[in-house]
Amino acid sequence: MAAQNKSRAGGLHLWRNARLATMAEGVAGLGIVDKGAIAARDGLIVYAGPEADMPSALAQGAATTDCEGRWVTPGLIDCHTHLVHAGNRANEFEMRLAGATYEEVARAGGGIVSSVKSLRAASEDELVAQTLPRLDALMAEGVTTVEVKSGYGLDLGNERKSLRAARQLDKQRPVTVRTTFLGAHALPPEAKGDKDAFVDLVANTILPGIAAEGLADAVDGFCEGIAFSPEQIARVFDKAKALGLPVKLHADQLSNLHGAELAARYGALSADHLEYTDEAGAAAMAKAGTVATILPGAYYFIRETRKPPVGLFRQHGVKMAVATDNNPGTSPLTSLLLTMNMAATLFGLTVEECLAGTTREAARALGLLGQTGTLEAGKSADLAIWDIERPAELVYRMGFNPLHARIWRGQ
Ligand code: DI6
Ligand code: FE
Repeated sequence: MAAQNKSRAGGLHLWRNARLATMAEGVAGLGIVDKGAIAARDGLIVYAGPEADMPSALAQGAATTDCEGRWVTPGLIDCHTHLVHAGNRANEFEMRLAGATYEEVARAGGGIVSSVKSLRAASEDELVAQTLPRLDALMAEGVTTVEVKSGYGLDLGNERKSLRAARQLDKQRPVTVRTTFLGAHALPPEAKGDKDAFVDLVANTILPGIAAEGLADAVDGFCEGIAFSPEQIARVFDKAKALGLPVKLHADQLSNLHGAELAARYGALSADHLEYTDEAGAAAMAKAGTVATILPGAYYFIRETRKPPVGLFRQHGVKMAVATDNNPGTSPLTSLLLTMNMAATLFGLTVEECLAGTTREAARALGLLGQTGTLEAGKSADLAIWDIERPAELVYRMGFNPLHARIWRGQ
């Protein structure tokens, strides 16, 4: 596979005769511009707005695309995935359909540990090869930025291999990949049940090793009864802070351990899942500016019945992102468009919340709002051009892809 040229497109580009949903903050709704144009120089937007108001100098000598009245949104952003993994767990899915309980599946060698085993057996190149089709599926629907977590390696060598594979994806495709170290995800078999000793290993050995190589853009943890306690996660977060890395958290997915408040206390970029988050958690997140990342794929796949408190998030002004949570155990989902439909249908998000959740708010959840996520001057020319009549179609359909073209950094 030839490595992509990761530089921005050179020169001046113009997309005209477009309907824009700029998703800019502080403007009404989707920031719609009916007869719009976008100009980009060297891959950065220099103008996005009404075509009639565009400085005429920008049209001269520009490579011009007539969008023929199509809708243009910011390129979509999947801000929570475990895209790098080996094999799949379709066998467990069959066992569960046949009535097996989670414990029975685990005793038969299933669960996260089976994915750890598969990942440890795979080379970095094999991981890249297995992950590219999933990345390509996301990109085919207009995704221009994707976050990828580690967490199936669970020792320094294998976590490093996962994150290097994620960096390889960034080199091999015209897409921005952001990496997150998720060492405190599950207990590996060699830890022999000693969670505290494993957390020490993560905080004092694995994380510093990963950080020294610059392999992680952020640090995540799984705060849950079946995973790690708030106190254990705090030890990992303290080290992340000391290393200057931002944090995010799998919080309150299956029970309320007050993960949302823990995340807020550390100024986390996002807290994710949040089905069991209470009002104090929502208030703390609002105060800290921590984004709530809603993951309907996992809710659907594990047949959870408790919904995240979307009403409380709105009431307290917590920003909401929407992501696939692509992973082999609880969300084998590679469609961000279908994810938006689920967020609307299962949790009652509006079309505007779904579109903001996969653009502006997803960028915020990655600490990238200055670079992408809206159609505004100064940001990367990351665009999705759609064959639709109204933006709601992006949320309404199930399993149909109306993407006309995807532009990443102007190309
Ligand atoms: N929450 C989840 O739902 C997944 N990880 C996490 O932190 C489960 C991952 C898996 O089962 O492989
Ligand atoms: Fe996850």
